Amino acid sequence: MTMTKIDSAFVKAQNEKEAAFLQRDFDALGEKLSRDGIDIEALTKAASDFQIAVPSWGTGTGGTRFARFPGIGEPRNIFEKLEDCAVINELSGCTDSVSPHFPWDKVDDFTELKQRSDSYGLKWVSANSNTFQDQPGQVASFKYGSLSNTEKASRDAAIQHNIDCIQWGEQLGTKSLTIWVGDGSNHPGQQHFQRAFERYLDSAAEIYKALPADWEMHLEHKMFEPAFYSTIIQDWGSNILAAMQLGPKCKSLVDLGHHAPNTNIEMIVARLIQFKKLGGFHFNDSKYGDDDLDSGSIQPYRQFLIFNELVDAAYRKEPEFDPAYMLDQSHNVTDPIESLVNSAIEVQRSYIKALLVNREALYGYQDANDAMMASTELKKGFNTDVSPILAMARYRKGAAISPIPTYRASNYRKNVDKVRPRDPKATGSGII
Ligand code: AOS
Ligand code: ZN
Ligand code: ZN
Repeated sequence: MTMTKIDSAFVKAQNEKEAAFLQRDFDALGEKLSRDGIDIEALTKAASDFQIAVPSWGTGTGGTRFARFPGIGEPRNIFEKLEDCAVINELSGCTDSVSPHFPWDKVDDFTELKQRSDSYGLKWVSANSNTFQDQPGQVASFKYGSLSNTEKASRDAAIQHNIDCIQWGEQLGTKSLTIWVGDGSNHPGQQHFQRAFERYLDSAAEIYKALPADWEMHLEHKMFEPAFYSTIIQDWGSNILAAMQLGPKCKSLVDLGHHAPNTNIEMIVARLIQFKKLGGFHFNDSKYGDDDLDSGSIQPYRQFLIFNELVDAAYRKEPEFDPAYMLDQSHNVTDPIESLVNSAIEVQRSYIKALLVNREALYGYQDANDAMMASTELKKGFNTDVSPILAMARYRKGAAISPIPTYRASNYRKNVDKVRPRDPKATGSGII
């Protein structure tokens, strides 16, 4: 029996107020789609099956390097973060897994943590290592890099931490390790590009050797920050080179915010798919660069075009295609639970819209070089409001038809505020 943080009878009662209207909207959309030969029930099943992971660190209020404005009832440890993740899944119905981050998530007893997540019906995916900051008492510093540091002691410490993360992840049942490092330089000439990359690859090879047989290792590229002149895995080029050199269990991870403005990310996705190197995603949105804004809040068409590639790969039954979906956002002015619920649904929305594209028709337009009809076919999917499908998928599994109003009516945040006193000394929650 799954434990819930928001009483399921309460969610049901909220849903019943809207169920009749939802049914009418759903039927109307179903009738419209059927004219194009599209079965709304198949789409509703696809929406129901779609799941995206929540990052444990996303449940705390974010901040910038200038300031952080903590909210009320913020989770203070991994057990409380897990409670919030349970709420997100109960409302959205599409976030049944959590990605841990070490050592931000301090775990004394992995068995107890696993039991707790099991009780909420949540799984653990993708262990994230952290070698972009020094921990208290750390001797070999990461100031000048971790896996690519010129000092062997620092490289060894970074390698060991990643191997520890694999071991911790195994206790929680995760099957991949995500590596994002802050290694890079701030001054031209500071770093020898080739030697630094060689050191990175040698270190990463040590981690690769420690991967269990059924695990993958995902490398995350990022063009800037915290290093502002050069970054060791600055783009998908360095990323795929590293992944190819390291071996088949190493793949690239695409964080939407980690590219130069206007980069054609959907095309990067297509290339990674073609060479069996698409490991997964960190979804978020941005206007400038790694702003970590809510998914789909700025460029929903870009997100749709990425899903167009993903749906296309699945349609073509591309071998070894199984990317991991996860959110990676920073919530500075909203309640993180609300942002994560909405964002998960926005990603799910892009997926369902991409399913509306008639693949065979699109291939025909492409072969005939009919640019207008090809782009119109995509826009047809993007412009269709699939909200009733998403809401029906939620309703049928006992999640909320209207997640945000239901969440607010539950008073969850106010209630946890009573049992989670704010640390008066608390500053950043470690959001990057
Ligand atoms: C950093 O910019 C990356 O997006 C990381 O994926 C992530 O935010 C980090 O690992 C959280 O520490
Ligand atoms: Zn990320
Ligand atoms: Zn980032």
